Amino acid sequence: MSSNARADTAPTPRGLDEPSLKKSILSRLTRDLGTDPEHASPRDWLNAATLATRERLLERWLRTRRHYDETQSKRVFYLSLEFLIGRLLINSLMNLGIYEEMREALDEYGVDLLEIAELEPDAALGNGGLGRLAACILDSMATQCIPGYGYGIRYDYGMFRQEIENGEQVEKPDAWLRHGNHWEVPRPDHSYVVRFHGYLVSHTQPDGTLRHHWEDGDSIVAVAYDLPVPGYSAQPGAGNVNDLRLWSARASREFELGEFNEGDYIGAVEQKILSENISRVLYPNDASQIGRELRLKQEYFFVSASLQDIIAYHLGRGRSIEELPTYTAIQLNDTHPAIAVAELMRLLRDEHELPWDVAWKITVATFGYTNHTLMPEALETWPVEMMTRLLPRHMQIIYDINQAFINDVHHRFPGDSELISRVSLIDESGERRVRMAHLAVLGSHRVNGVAELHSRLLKDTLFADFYRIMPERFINVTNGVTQRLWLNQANPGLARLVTEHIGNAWIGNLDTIKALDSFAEDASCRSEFREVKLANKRALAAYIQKTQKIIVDPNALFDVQIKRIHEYKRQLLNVLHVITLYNRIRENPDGEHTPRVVMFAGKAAPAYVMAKRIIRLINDVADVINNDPVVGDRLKCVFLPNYGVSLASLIIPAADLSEQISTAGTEASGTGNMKLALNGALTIGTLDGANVEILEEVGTENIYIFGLRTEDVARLRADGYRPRDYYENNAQLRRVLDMINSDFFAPNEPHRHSDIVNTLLDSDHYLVLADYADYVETQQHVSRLYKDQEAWAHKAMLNTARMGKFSIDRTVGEYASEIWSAEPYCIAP
Ligand code: B1H
Repeated sequence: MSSNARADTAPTPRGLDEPSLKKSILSRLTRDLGTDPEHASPRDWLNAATLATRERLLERWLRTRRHYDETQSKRVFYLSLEFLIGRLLINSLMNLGIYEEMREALDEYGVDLLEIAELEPDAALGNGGLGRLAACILDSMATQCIPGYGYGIRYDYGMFRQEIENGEQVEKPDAWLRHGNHWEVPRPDHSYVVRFHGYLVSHTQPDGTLRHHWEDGDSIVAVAYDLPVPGYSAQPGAGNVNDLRLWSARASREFELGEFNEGDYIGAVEQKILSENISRVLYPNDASQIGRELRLKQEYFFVSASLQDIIAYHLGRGRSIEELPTYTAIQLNDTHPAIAVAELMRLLRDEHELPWDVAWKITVATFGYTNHTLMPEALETWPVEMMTRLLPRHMQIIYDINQAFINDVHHRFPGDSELISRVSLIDESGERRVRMAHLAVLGSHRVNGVAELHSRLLKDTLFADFYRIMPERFINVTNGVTQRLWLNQANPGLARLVTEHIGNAWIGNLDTIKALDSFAEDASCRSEFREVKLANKRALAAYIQKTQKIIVDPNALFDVQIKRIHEYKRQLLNVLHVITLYNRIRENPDGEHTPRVVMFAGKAAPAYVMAKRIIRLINDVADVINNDPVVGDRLKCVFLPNYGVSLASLIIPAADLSEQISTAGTEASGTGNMKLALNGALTIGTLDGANVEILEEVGTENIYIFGLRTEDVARLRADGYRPRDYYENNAQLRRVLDMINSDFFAPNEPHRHSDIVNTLLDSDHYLVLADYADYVETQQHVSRLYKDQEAWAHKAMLNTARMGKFSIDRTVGEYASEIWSAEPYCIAP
């Protein structure tokens, strides 16, 4: 990225005449919330603190917008169906540089900031890594002064709340807006009509060309709600504030009136309720597509509103539509917004009457597409029938895009009809379906994977044909995480230690954390590091005792696997290891055992039966182990319910060992792996996703790598994998599987876990049994090292010191230069 563009010079009165935070809090409490310090509940205090913070944000928010306008900057729009942003209060205070001031102001009222901050609900508008990445990218764009806007859906209900009842997952609705949302600013003036259904009209123009129009249909209104995205700046008073714009569905007036005229009042109200369902709830599927019509409606709803908004702004600046890509970059977060390709073409063709080739050039120059998965079940396709019914004009445009592309391929690769059917936008193998990934690839000038290995596999497998046809489009942008949240905020103890030794530049530039490397050699520094980790482990142990009634020893090795529950992530492999350890302890209680607490956290998609069985198994195993008097403190197993951003912030700083054990070739990147290593956890992992790059950064002696490589996996499967052979040839493994298959972990229901065992023995698609022996052996090395606390702390510190590459700021810098051609525009302090 080029050096900073010119800073804002517009004079805005601030500073001396700005009311103190204490005064703002009081005024918000009385004037906005209608209470006073004597009667205020903790939630009132939270709301008052939120409003007082927003007041400070708003001033910068307006200046940022004005600055972007005045500098004619290029804007970046990040289209995502998910933004997992979590709580905003502490983050906003820290990024504004008024955290201490707020703490003291509240303290004078006898209110504890951290206590009230816990009352804020997590904004859980995402499933997992993909949604959290979107939130980290917003943080980084604001921090790096990139004119970057998030666009998504303001779901009434976010990711479900997970409760565990009798060892099983139960889903509860997440009514996160129940108490209102004091951060958001409703923008009813930014409302757009979005249409579905209707029909096509074609007419020949005087010059003989054919024009198409989409007529009629049901309309719904998208109303904007803006959330501030404050960037971090070390300079007091500086830091841009960007926007996250979320769309909420409202019934359209015309639509209601039509029904009213027919005298059908109840029918009209029913329709209103139905149409507002579009923004009701986040689909809780991670890495698998749901295929429900309402989901396609959500996708088009937010894409259409966002593109209308983007174009209205662009034209409102007096620019021509042809200049769109000069001033606008749009990033598609996976294929969920891929219908945007057809929608932009529709707008350019039908509304702006551009020739096809001109429209197509603009479209491709505007979009970039990030792929997040190779898993076949996650690849989005929509039935042609459904698309034709809901979006007839888009379906027609998709056919036209396809025809133009196929003609081109036919010309360049004559006679290769197999190639054409493979790359076609329409899958004709069964019920005809639109392949959204192909639409995204064709409509974007850059396609990126999210880690080196993943991007290579995209070129070699999923998009091999497209890579042959248009190699220049394919690049890699390895994921990252924001150190502002995942180190500075979540782990204040470690953040303080780092800053005391090397200064605080790492908060804005994580590369500088490598200066910590040499401190790993310093025994007194290592002991400080160990103390911080122990304090974090105590805090987590207290939480576990309070919520799970399980007492864990903070000196034990804290071994964590925290992520969505999925067969490819292989929580089962971890469970097999836990049972193996358990057997060893029972066989020889007085032997050398490194005490461990193995923790799991993560949600299962509500319809994913096997994932739910895995949760049940973990809880059953935990029950037996934790209540076996022979085991004592040598081993504990804990499932922590309702994993999300807030729980992650508690677990990650306390972790010693990070489980990243997916079957090689299945995890696109992973980002929890980065957060944990940054917080000084050692990784035990396969050569999958970004683990490969973590290994490169930390060095082989500071990470535990095991298992089959991607190539081995492919070969083993091709040669005919026989999981039963592993069972038969490994007594330890056999014993573990036999226990699961018996009534050992389910005394009242002997066959409760048979399906898991049968799946492992009969198919074991993710090669759990093939990797078991190496995994268990590698875990023994981990246990041995943990006994040497000094050696462990040395490696752990080196992990923290060597995570510079995995800052989201590096990631966003690459997007900005390789895909968006975006530049920073920082406001003046
Ligand atoms: C990732 C998804 C995903 N990949 C479909 N794909 C969804 C797919 O609701 N759906 O339909 C939702 C999510 N999520 C994750 O993205 C990868 O598994 C991780 O490896 C990666 O780190 C993360 C961010 O790139």
